[in-house]
Amino acid sequence: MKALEGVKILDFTHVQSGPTCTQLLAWFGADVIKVERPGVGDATRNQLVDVPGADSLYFTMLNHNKRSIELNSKDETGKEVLTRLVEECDVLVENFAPGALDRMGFSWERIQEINPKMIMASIKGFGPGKYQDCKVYENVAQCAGGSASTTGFLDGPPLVTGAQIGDSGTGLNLCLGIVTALFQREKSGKGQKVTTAMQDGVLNLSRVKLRDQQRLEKGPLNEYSQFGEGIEFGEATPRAGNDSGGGQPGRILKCKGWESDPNAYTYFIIQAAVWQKVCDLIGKPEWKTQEGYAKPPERLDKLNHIFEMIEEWTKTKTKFEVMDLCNPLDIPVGPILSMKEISEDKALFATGTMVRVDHPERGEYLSVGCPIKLSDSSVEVERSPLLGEHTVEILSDVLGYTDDELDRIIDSGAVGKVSRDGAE
Ligand code: CAO
Repeated sequence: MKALEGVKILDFTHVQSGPTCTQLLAWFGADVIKVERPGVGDATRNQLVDVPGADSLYFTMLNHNKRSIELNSKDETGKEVLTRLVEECDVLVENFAPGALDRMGFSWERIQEINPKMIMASIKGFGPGKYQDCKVYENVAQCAGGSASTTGFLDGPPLVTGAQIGDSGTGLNLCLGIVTALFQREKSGKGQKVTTAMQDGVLNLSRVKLRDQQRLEKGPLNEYSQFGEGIEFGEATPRAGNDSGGGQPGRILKCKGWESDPNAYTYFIIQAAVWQKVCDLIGKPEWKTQEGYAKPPERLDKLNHIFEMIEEWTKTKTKFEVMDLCNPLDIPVGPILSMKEISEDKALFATGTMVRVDHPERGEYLSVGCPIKLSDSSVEVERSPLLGEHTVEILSDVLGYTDDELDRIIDSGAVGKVSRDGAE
């Protein structure tokens, strides 16, 4: 038994943000029915193609455990089928451009008329306001949500991060909104609308920078490296390089092999509680008692020098040796792991965080598995569906169309070119 067994999701999502959400729901056991434009499908099927003729990794890594139906939702017969899907399903998830669902004739009001128990869940770039009609992609959200202005180095431009906090991050929020609405429906018997905005999602993840904005209004942020360096603060939370956001001084430091390996680095935090151990470890026992070094506030204007000395030590060790030596002493450090190293980490495969999946068109590929583990609802990652692979199966098994009705729907062209055995 899976946690969301029996829950049917009408998955109208595309690209990354929405599919992240519905993939999680599928992993928790929901029946996710992905509706795709006939002959075209989710645009990511053909983006960044690495195996000609096969669905791209962009698509396959975001659409595991789903079923695909081709359906032209702007065609009359297509609308009839879509109406049946709205009747049958518990949740409709979408991340179209603002207004697209209304233009299709499936406004929230119309959906409630068809199925008052329906939960309608949406991702948009912005919430209500002056940008509500904008189409939005990942980096736009990172910029508008406060992440870019606070990422990077003081003397450089704003930076976006490699983690897809706008897309996948907002997909996580939407997923939580959906299961919460399902929980409430148990008591209320009613559906509801769940909306998330990518700007809001990024801001939520950038909370500590808004904390610092307010602190800045009361005085300089003395845990930022810039303070120790005597550089004046401006009006807004500045970019803080690799400073740790938690108030404990931290930096990324070179390790053995850094000259040729771009990832031979470690993160190193000098937490006040373990300062004495840090001093012993790097061969500076005198700093434990020396004035100017012994107490955390005294060290603030010497952080560059202190980290240079620590780096002299880390440069003599590999990033893994640093980890092995610091962990028993409770000194917080973390190796900078490359995607290559991560993709070879057996422990991540053992927990299902990374998986190998077989695909009929592309063969075996690596994917990221479910990051949330439930002890009573296991996740078996299955390959993503081919375009329209389950069209006939969904029309007959989920929607209960008879053979004659099936012929009529197929002949109308609303579900693409299908044969009774599945997608052509
Ligand atoms: N049958 C018929 N038409 C369909 C269809 C189907 N099965 N599925 C989609 N369409 C239509 C839509 O109705 C829309 O038509 P209209 O423009 O006439 O209303 C059209 O396809 C294009 O949809 P779109 O505007 O959502 O797609 P886009 O590629 O132009 O924009 C994106 C993509 C992501 C910028 C936009 O969808 C968006 O801003 N989404 C909200 C924010 C978001 O999720 N961004 C994340 C992007 S990366 O994860």
